[in-house]
Amino acid sequence: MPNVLLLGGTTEASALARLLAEKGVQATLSYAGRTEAPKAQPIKTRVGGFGGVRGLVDYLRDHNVTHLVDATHPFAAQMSAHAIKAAWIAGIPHIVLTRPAWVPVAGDRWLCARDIDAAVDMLAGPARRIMLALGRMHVEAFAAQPQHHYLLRFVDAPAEPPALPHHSLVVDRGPFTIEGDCRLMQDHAVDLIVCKNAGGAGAAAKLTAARQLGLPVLMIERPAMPDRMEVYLPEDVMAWLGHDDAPNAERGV
Ligand code: 3Y8
Ligand code: NAP
Repeated sequence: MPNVLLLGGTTEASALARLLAEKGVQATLSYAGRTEAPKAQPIKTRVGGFGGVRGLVDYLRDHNVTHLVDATHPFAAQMSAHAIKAAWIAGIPHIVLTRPAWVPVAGDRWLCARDIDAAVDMLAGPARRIMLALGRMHVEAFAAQPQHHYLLRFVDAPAEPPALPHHSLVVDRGPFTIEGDCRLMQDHAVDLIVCKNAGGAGAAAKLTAARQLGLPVLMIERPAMPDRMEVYLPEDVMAWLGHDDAPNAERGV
């Protein structure tokens, strides 16, 4: 019987947790503990780091984990790198449930940056009104461009005010809506959106809103990841676990 460790924190992880619960598969969803009140899940959850690769290997062995599913965010590069190494050391199967990168469509005005630091450098110039849709973890980097007015959106209210001299702060968790993001951008007279190429549906509303308002987007590209087995649908993970509904689908390992 599988005993799955699901590294979560994304819409896809929550969707897979629902399928695992429906099928009665033993599984635990793991959060890093980045937010005050992570979403409740229909399977067991755990919160907090493992203590590096060594700690994750110990966890896998101590909890008799049989399958490791990495459904973390495409920018959670360190967690994903640890998952690959720990699964190999512990000798258990590993799969990644992720989402395709967003690609620009007609009407999009994208400028791409290879990483957060490059995006900061590209903001040199006269003051603008920028929606910084990156959450809380990277805000300090943008203090290098203090001339702009930043619209920040955090999941939780910060203990300290953000270190940006001109900013507005919205506390909200996604998934977001096109109407809501359009209104937010208009209410704050946003003239540029900065975001990560997260992919998926949970944060895509701002791209549609920007397109509808004719606003430019500074898109930060994903960190490179080593080759690994990737799927985009929670159902494909279930098939990999041997819990597929299709009668003749190839059995997972
Ligand atoms: C703790 C779990 C679900 C998952 C929902 C998805 C969608 C809504 C959109 C914007 C972009 C951002 C941010 C974002 C989105 C989903 C998904 C997603 C982006 C929660 C969650 C955790 C986190 C951590 C948080 C980060 C931050 C990033 C905000 C829960 C709500 C900007 C990423 O305050 C902080 O320290 C927040 C940190 C990592 C990135 C950052 O750099 O600040 N996510 N987000 C997870 C853990 O502890 O392991 O609280 O329930 C999950 C979700 N956030 O099940 O419905 O699937 O991605 N999350 C980005 O995409 O750029 C917001 O504002 O437009
Ligand atoms: P990260 O930088 O790749 O990981 C840093 C450390 O956080 C890891 O080495 C690990 O600590 C711990 N960690 C990360 N994800 C974990 C998980 N799911 N369960 C247990 N420990 C975890 O990760 P991050 O970018 O901070 O992301 C943290 C969480 O937020 C992840 O669940 C991710 O899916 C979610 N998230 C991140 C983003 C983003 O933009 N980065 C967006 C949406 C959601 P140890 O080394 O001690 O094991």
